[in-house]
Amino acid sequence: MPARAECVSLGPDSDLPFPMIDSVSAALFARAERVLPGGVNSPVRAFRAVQGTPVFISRASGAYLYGADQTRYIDYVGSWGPMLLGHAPPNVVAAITEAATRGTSYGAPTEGEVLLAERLIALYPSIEKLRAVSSGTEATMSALRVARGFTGRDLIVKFEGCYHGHADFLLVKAGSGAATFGVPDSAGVPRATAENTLTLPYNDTNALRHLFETRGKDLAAVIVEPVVGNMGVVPPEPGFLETLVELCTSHGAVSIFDEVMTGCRVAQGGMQARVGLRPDLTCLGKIIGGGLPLAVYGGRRLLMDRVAPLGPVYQAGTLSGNPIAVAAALATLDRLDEALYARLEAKGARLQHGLELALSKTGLDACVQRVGSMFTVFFAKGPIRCWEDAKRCDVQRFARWHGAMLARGVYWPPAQFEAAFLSDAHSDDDLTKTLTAAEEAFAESV
Ligand code: KE4
Repeated sequence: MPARAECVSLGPDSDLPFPMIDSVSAALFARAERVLPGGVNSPVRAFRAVQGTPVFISRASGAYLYGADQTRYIDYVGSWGPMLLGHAPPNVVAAITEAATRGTSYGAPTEGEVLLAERLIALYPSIEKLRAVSSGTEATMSALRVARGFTGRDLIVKFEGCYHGHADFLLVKAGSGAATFGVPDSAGVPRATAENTLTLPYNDTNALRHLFETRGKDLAAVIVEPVVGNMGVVPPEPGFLETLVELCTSHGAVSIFDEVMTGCRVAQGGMQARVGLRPDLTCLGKIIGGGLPLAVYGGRRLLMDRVAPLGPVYQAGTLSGNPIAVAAALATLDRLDEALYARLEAKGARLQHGLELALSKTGLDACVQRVGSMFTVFFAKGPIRCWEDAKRCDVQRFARWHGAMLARGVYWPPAQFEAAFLSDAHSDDDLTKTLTAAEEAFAESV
C-alpha cells in the first residue's frame, strides 16, 4: 500500500477544510505513466479533459468512491454507467463470490447464459435472439457486421457526437458537409474503412430522410444512441427515432439502437420501451453486466440466425458469457423493478432542479439536460440538440467547476462531453451535499 497522503484528506461530511487533491494518487499516477499509455487503461480516466490528476480509487461502496488516501467522494461516474444499484451491492457481490467458487471460466455453454438471454428477451421484445460478448465495442461491432452480412451492403450511418466503442469503422468523423464519406477520427484507421461510414447530425430528421432518398438502397444500417450520452446527455427530438426506424424498414436497412448506456438505465426496457419502438438490432452493456465485462447484441431472429455457427457471419469470444459476469448480470436484473426507476426519476428531478436553481443565481450560460438518472451540466446556453450545439461549451469553465466539485468531495465525470449518473444508493443527504457543493463551485467558476 502506498504511503498515506501528506495532505489533509477529508470526506464531504467533515466540517474541516475541503480535501486537497491527494498526493497518494499523484504518486501512483507518476508510476502509472511509466507503464501505461497516459497512465490509464482507458483515455477519459486520465482527467486530461479537465487538466487534472486522476484520483486513484482504492474501493467503492454504495454511492461512494474512496481515493487511494481514503478520501470519500460522492460518485456520479458510476463506472461510466454500470453502477445503477450503487457500488458493491450485497446481492451482486454474493452472486459473484458464489460463482467464483465454481470456477472462473469454462469455455463451454452454461445454464446461466440461457437464463440471462431469456431474462433480457423478456425485457426487450425487439430481441428474439442474442449473443453475449465482453464489451460494448464488441456488441456494436458485431451488430454492424450482422447488418452488413444480412443486407450485402457496405455503407453504415452514425451520428456526430455519438460513440459506439472503438471499432475501426466507428472511429470516423464527418467529412466536409453532411452525409459525405467519413474520414478517420483516429490514427490507424484506414481511409478506405472510414469511407464506408456516413455521419449525420443527431436529431436532423431532414438530413436522414434526404440520405435515404439518395442512398437508401446502399445503406446496410443506421446505428444510434437513442439518448446520446457521449456528447453529454442529448435526448432525441420527437419523431427522430421513429423516422429512423421507419426509413430503415422501408429501404431494407437495419436499424440498430446502441443501448449500451441507456439499456436498463432510462427504463428496464431501455429507451425503446419509453418510445415504444422495436429496432432490428439492439446492443446492451454496462448495467446488464453489473460492473463485470458483459454486453450483448441481439434482435430479430432473421438477422441473428446469420451468426456463426448457424450462419455465415463470424463472431466469437473466449470469455463471452463468462459465468461470473453472468452471475453478476442475473443478480443485477433481480433488483430492477418499477419502484427503482421511480426512485431514480425522483432523485434525478431533484438534482436537476437544484442544479438549475444554483445556476440561475450565477448568470452562467449553462443548462442541465437529463433523461431519468443520466444527465449533463453543459456550460453553454441550451438546448443542446446535436454536436454543433455541444461543441459550443466552455470546456475550460467546466474544468474549473469539475475541480471545485472534486475538492468538495463530489466526483463528477472528468469531461464535459460525458453523462453523469445517479444510482439507487444516492441518499437525499448525498444530493443535498452535492447541490451545496455545486452552488459554491458554480460561484467559483464564474
Ligand atoms: P465499451 O467497449 O467501453 O464497453 O462500450 C463502448 C460503448 C458503446 N456504446 C455506448 C453508447 C457507450 O457509451 C460505450 C462506452 N462508453 C464510454 C463512456 N462514454 C466508456 C468509458 C470509457 O471509454 O472509458
